[in-house]
Amino acid sequence: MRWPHIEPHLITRSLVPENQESPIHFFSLAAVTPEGFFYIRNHFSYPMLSEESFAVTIDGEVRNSLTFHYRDLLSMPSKEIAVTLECSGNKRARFKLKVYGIQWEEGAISQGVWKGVPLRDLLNYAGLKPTAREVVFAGRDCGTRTDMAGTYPYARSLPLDKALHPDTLVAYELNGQPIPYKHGYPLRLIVPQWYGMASVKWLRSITVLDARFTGPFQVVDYVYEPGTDSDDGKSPVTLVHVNSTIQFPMDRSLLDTGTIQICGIAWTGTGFITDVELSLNGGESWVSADVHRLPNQPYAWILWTYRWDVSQQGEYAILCRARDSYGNIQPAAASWNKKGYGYNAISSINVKVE
Ligand SMILES: Nc1nc2c(c(=O)[nH]1)N[C@H]1C(S)=C(S)[C@@H](COP(=O)(O)O)O[C@H]1N2
Ligand SMILES: [Mo]
Repeated sequence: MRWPHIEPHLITRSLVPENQESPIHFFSLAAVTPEGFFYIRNHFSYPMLSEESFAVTIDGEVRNSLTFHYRDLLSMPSKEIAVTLECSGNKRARFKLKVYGIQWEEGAISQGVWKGVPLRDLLNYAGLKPTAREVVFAGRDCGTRTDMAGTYPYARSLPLDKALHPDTLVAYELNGQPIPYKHGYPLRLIVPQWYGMASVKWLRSITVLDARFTGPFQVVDYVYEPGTDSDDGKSPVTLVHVNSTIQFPMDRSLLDTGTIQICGIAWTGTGFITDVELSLNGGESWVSADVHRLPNQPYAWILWTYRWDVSQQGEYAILCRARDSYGNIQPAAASWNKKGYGYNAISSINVKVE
């Protein structure tokens, strides 16, 4: 398909704080989401940039508290990895039992090549004490909440194993350039396989705790609450669910008979995508789509395509379901939870062939 040259337009969900989705149906979904098409998710107004923004501290349960400067990081051994970043609220608008929160459609997802220093290396310099249990990351942005009094920074924690994973990065570049300001310049955390809330922007401090972190973005938000009126069964939002999006055709399209290239993306936080199946008859039968992978990029989405020869006019329900190497498959209905996280039901569109 050829794409016309147009100026990028994000889909605005709120302006203060700025929340915008990627126009996922209207550009070529290659390895890298072009700047200006990358979704933006903020809880607060943007932090002010100053000299201090270029330093990140490490303290808490470490042998030596340290401060790393942006410059120091640029000269340390680095990694460059393509990572799909998906907001856990992506597709929230699709829950049939409506939930409160930003009504994201399918565009709270983007992808880029992030370069940075493995967090593990920084933690090793500081030296973890045996009491270390979680690592807390605070951003430079802060503000108030509607559900409790006080001012809070945006802060999140990771368990030690994820903090020490060699691909968890303190990143300083996106797609070969310094990270754009709105995406966390100068330094942000990148946590592959976890939903986007873990990848803290405008990183200010790294604090090692001997206990569990209980900040509101850890224990109030980003928790699956499956009960409508009970607190039972709560669990934290972590790994990205296996998922897919049909990019073309769009829902409710009118199409001509002939050959239609159906295409889209699929991604998962558990292993890798093994196959993508389509149904052209509302789920009665399934066919396999062709899967195109970025070589050596286990955290990148895959592109899939299917050549659909359709001669019969009529209305069609097209479904898409992805499966991953952990045996996870998109369910018929997503598991409902009070705050609407992790929606990953089988993707579906309706088209009319005339
Ligand atoms: N400091 C800070 N980091 C943050 C956030 C934030 O509001 N402040 N939002 C988080 C959420 S919920 C998501 S989905 C991603 C969005 O990253 P992006 O705006 O670069 O797309 O950043 C995460 N990191
Ligand atoms: Mo998010």
